[in-house]
Amino acid sequence: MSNIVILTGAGISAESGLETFRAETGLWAQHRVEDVATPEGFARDPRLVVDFYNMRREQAEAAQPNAAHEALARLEAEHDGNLLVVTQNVDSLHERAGSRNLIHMHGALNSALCAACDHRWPASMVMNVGDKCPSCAAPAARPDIVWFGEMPYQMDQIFDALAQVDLFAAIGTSGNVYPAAGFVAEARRAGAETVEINLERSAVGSQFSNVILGPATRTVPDWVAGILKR
Ligand code: BJW
Ligand code: ZN
Repeated sequence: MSNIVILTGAGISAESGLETFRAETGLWAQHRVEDVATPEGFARDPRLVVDFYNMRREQAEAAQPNAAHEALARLEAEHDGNLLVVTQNVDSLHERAGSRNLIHMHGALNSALCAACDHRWPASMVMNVGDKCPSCAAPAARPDIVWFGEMPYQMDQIFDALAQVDLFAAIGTSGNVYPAAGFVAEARRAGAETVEINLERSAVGSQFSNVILGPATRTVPDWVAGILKR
């Protein structure tokens, strides 16, 4: 019985038609990070931020899980051991493909969060600035997204899993954003085999024991088939 932890990033959803952040024509080329992905940006111009996530929510709803998401769900179902997927993605393509043991460490587009009382509820497709919290009635709804400077979700569970991991894989993430970019170091400390699956080597690529380069819809199903044969 072995413990597998898989970190995913925007690259796994790229072939489902969702833009990554740091590609030349990606989301950060079209929107200033400071404006749309920080608490300060939200305080300055909440309309801009709510609209940005309304647009992202619409795109994510229209997208379909691809062969890479499906392969990870298959691995979870057929692997004789524990498997945890930790995604930085805010789309719901992993759960729609069938992944169950899943942490959305940067939040989720289909969730709303009350800035006054921390209550969460399913986001409507189009959120508005000043939407009321169904629990405390404060006009304090915000997208349930982890912005820069905010604490990612479920870090205790993630670090507990990494302390016992035998096989760690990072798929489609550029290794630029912490704490996720530091997970490979944690996994190595636990003695795990580590593999990076990406189009190109990431910023932390040199820390992995194996690297598989290519598009996720091809590389991930092949890699999963290999793991299940072990
Ligand atoms: C393919 C492919 C295909 C394409 N097949 N692959 C330690 C050191 C330095 C800095 C820090 C540190 N600790 C904390 C920080 C600060 C900060 C940070 O990391 N800054 C860096 C920029 C330096 N981190 C934070 O603030 C985090 N919070 C935190 O640390 O809390 C503790 C704390 C709090 C307060 C004070 C002090 C400490 C929060 C980070 C929140 C990130 N939020 C975002 C936006 C919200 C979500 C959203 O809008 O969707 O999350 S930023 C954005 O980047 C998004 C992503 O989840 C995240 C990661 O991006 P990802 O997924 O890697 O995408 P890309 O585009 O970068 O890469 C895509 C990859 O796919 C590429 O490699 C392609 O090659 C590949 N690819 N097609 C395979 N077909
Ligand atoms: Zn509330």
